[in-house]
Amino acid sequence: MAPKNKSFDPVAQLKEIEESFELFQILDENGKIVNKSAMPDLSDEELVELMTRMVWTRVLDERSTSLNRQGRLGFYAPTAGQEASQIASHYALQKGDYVLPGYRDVPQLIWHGLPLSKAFLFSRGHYEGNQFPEGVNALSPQIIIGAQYVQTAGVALGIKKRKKDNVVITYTGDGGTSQGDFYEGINFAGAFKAPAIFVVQNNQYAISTPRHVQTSAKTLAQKAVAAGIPGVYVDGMDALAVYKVTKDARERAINGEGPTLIETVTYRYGAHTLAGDDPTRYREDNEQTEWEKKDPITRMRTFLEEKGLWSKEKEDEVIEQARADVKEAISEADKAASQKVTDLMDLMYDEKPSNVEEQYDYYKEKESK
Ligand SMILES: Cc1ncc(C[n+]2csc(CCOP(=O)(O)OP(=O)(O)O)c2C)c(N)n1
Repeated sequence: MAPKNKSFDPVAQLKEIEESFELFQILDENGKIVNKSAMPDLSDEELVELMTRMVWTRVLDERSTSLNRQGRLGFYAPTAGQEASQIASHYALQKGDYVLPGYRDVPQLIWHGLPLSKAFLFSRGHYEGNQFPEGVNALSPQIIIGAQYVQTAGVALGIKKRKKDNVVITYTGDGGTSQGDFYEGINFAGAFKAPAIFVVQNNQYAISTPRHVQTSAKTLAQKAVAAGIPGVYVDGMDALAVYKVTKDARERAINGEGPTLIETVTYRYGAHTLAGDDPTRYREDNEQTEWEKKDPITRMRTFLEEKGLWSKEKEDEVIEQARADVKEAISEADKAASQKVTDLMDLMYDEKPSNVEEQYDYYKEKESK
């Protein structure tokens, strides 16, 4: 067969593919609608609810940081800056959908129904923090980078085989896209047209490694092309845009059209985690100030205030409610019995192997003293 185009230029082809991934936006940095025809179908009440959840989540981040510094929480990965990416994507889901989060995605779990006290117990490494109530279709936050992408492909296939009208959403960071699991997950789900939504929260850093060192790909969304699935490159500080693309991805998934990869372009204001990371060692001085101009909450506030749907009083109410919720949840978490080694063994094994049985007896004896 004669080649169609003798002067085929793979470099030009790559450039063309890369340039076709344009940043999708609805609400610009000044809170103005710049893409009216793409406006999602959300009622006034729903818009207010979305904003409420973002403000609440920002307060949770502030309070969690402070509780961690007081020694009242353990592991914590800050979320401020990523509210549109996290909350608006989750807002496009239904209760019966599945959430497979990474360690920074505790807010989505909470809005999916995980009691806040449980999230605090997870932070403390308490096993009760991994025991989710019935009906909360989610797994515990994944610490192994990328592993949740493979698990998501499996959960999505399970949903498809059971013919359920649900989807599974998962989250990783920009660094996660360099892992083998990332490719395996999107490829497998694509091959089986499984109902999955793969979100890459490109917050510009994998701990201290900047995004541009991570890959020579111009966008992370374009990695979808290799798996033969749609890829979306979206302004991750724009709640309306994130909601819209996730909602569309959900619809395609439910209609049997398979998975979507969504790259949300965002920024984390805080440290990678509160376990000793110091962002001033790897960021430019004015970098955060530049990103704060794109803040997801500020632009949504401007938009809603102009529609007469939001006010300082309303926001203060939400802030107060969030603080009260945190206070109540942390005292609830304090009531959990301190965990024993034997508890962990009991939960891990239905039948204990003989060597574990020996260790069990040893710890039982120790704990009785
Ligand atoms: C398989 C694996 N390798 C390395 C690590 C150590 N590690 C923890 S967080 C992290 C960076 C991840 O960055 P990114 O995927 O961009 O997510 P972000 O933390 O920015 O949300 C690394 C390498 C890990 N947890 N798992």
